Amino acid sequence: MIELYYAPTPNGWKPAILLEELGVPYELKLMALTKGVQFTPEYLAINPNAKMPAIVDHSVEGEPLAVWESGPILMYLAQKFEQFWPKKDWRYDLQLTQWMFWQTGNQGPMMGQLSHFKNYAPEENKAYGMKRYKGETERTLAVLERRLEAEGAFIMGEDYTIADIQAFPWVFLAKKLGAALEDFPKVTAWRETIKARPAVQRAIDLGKDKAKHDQNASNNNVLFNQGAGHLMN
Ligand SMILES: N[C@@H](CCC(=O)N[C@@H](CS)C(=O)NCC(=O)O)C(=O)O
Repeated sequence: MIELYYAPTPNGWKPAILLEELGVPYELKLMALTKGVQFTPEYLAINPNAKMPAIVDHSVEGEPLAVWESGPILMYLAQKFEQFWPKKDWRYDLQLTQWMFWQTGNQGPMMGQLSHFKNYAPEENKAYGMKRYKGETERTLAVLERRLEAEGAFIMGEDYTIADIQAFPWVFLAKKLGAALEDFPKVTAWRETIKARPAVQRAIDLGKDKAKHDQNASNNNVLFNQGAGHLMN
């Protein structure tokens, strides 16, 4: 059995989409991030970075295996179940790996910050953050647009892979965050194709009634305003 440590956010949706696509049984561990469960010793033993998602795979030989960070989780599951990462040649593997790292090093952090400034930052501090991260978000949408123009329907051409699953969740929210999605027709079509998949719909519905929309940097110092003290004390 695989345990999925999850909250209904774009980063949580990534492994949830893959597990739903794979159709393998998993146990959902819904995390109350607003209450700080990510900082408990039990969770830090699973993910030393105190973020979700993480998985614990109990169906391996020996000790249960914890995997954290969405990119490695998707790469681990795709290799374990031999799906959504076609085995072709080393050039293909390297391309796919680069797009996984592109998402976690570029698109994810930039769109995450746009979401922070739009939804959670104090009003008086919003303007510069919004300008910077909307620009960076649209820059990453342009990178994806150019890739899809060159490759076809999906990031890896004809194959729907973990690179698409990794990049989809933030693009799913792009318009809501104020980015000009309509300027990117290939990305828009790609988003619609992925959004229509039943497994994707099941994943983004997981725990959505539990999402908290009333917490922000002014009223929650556990999830927001974090510093070293959250981990050192
Ligand atoms: N690079 C990480 C990002 C994970 C991340 O930022 N998770 C957020 C939710 S979207 C989180 O756990 N936040 C809790 C906190 O900041 O305390 C990944 O791709 O897994």
